[in-house]
Amino acid sequence: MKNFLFLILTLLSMSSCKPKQKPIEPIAKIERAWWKEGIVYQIYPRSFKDTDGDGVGDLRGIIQKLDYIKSLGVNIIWLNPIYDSPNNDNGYDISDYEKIMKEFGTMADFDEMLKGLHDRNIKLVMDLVVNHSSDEHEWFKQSRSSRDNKYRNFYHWWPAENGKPPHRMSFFDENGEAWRFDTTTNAYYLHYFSRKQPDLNWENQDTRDSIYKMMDSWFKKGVDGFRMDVIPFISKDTTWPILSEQELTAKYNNDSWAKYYADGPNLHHYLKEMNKRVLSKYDVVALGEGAGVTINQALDFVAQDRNELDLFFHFEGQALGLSSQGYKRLNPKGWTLKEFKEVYSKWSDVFSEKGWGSIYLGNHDQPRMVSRWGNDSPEFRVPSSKMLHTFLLSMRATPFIYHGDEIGMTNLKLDTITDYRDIETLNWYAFLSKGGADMKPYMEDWKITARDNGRSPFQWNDSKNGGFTTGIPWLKVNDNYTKINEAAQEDDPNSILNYFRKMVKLRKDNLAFVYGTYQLVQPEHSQIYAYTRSLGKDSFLVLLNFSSKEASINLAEDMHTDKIMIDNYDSIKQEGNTLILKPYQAIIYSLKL
Ligand code: TEU
Repeated sequence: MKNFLFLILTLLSMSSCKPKQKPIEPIAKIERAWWKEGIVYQIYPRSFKDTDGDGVGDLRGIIQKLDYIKSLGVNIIWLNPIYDSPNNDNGYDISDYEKIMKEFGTMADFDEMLKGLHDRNIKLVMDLVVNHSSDEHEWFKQSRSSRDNKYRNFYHWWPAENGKPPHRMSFFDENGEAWRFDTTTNAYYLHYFSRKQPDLNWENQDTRDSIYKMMDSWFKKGVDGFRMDVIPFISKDTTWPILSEQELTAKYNNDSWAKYYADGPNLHHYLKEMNKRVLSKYDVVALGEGAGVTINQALDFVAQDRNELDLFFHFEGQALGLSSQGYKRLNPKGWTLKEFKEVYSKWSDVFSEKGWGSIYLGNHDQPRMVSRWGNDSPEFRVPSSKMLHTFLLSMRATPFIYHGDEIGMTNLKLDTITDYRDIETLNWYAFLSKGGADMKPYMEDWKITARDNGRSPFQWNDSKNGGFTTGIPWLKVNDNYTKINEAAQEDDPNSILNYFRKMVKLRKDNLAFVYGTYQLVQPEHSQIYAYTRSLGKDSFLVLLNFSSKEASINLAEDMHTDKIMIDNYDSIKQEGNTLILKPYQAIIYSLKL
């Protein structure tokens, strides 16, 4: 009977027009896929490696480091936008989707980089930013030039003779307003992000066709997928209802926010169309950045029978410990391990039979993982970084590791606003100070939460600027580069880097960490995050001490630990069935079944 079911499932997957999932035998109801088994390394190219001395990382820098990337054991790269851009939002404002940003190099560099990755069996996932373009994109230049231009409807316009448009807030506008008046045609255009990032109008079939065509040309070049920036925003309620103050300011992960700003009536129609017209034709992965999407909606994006996207990024983990008042303010109560377990467990469970999730603790929009979720003090930075990698690489979701986290880079913690480069922080600073806010507490919290914390240049060695550039880096290099750098960790068997490589190997060697069931152990424990991962005859117990104190756990009588698979210290105290974990100790046992 079981075999019969597998046969049906396999035949079904073969008969659909999607060549995406190879017809390999499914595991425990889940179809296998390279992007489920892969380990993703995110490269923020601006900060990775500069080879021409202009202080900005470039594609030749990535080419130079291909063997390093390979040595990590990762098999998928997610590359932040590298397209032509005036860099108002570091490449998230694209002025030509089919050209390479001149600071980053040329199309020939791109081709060489892609080949270099593929030669090493590493896939390349690009960023797709199609909720908005740059105002310097030819489409927008045309669109704003006259009301009857053929590109007029590529963007959202509100004619000024109809009065002011209903207020929408903008994430990156120094006046907080998402409609911007444009004199040429006496009309307002919509920009959820900065003034230089006008929102594309997906209601227009021509806009969508142009986007699909562009996606197709990258797939023809051989790229292996897209990470889709703020994808739920592409469909909006274009009747532009007047919203109450509460509706206007509602936060992510709140149904009402998405209801008015994103998740519009045609969202799933567009995603299905995109899948049919482009994605389904290639063996590629589509990852949706699910900003504003709640857990109840997640499967609508990625359940296989929906034929939309494959993988989903949620924001709930990142929201822990933040205050709902004020931009990127910390909640003085902090976050608890119990909440953390709840979030990551429910986001594991929601995809246990359908769809697939991703897991990340840091990226280019977030602070450094160890500063936010571990402990970046000299005493605990190393064990807590290793502990967090153990978590990321043993959970039931595709793990995303942000460059620099493999060596335990820490937050930049800038003191003055003039040192910041990020448009988000700079514009919020302008907006809040105009309103007379006391900026001191903001500046303090931003040392933990601001985006530039995770964007400081990669620390390769202890030479000037951490070996990132011979010029002046576009953003400060963290002063701790003399101690924390890649070269220093290469030959140290106890380094974070070498632990990371070991943990990557452990995941790759044991499919239980990918497809196995996930079962929390002692969910109420306030210091230790414990769970099992089991598949067939393999079962593992993961124990993670998230605290700076020793912590003990009594294992159930019927749980029999066998081999230690990995340990970020070299020993563990055990008294009978009680294990005593050192601060931030992480250990994985195989279990005797
Ligand atoms: O970020 C989307 C997004 O939700 C951001 O507003 C995010 O919540 C914020 O940066 C957190 O501080 C994507 C990109 O990842 C980001 O870099 C871009 O700036 C943004 O879209 C606009 O394209």
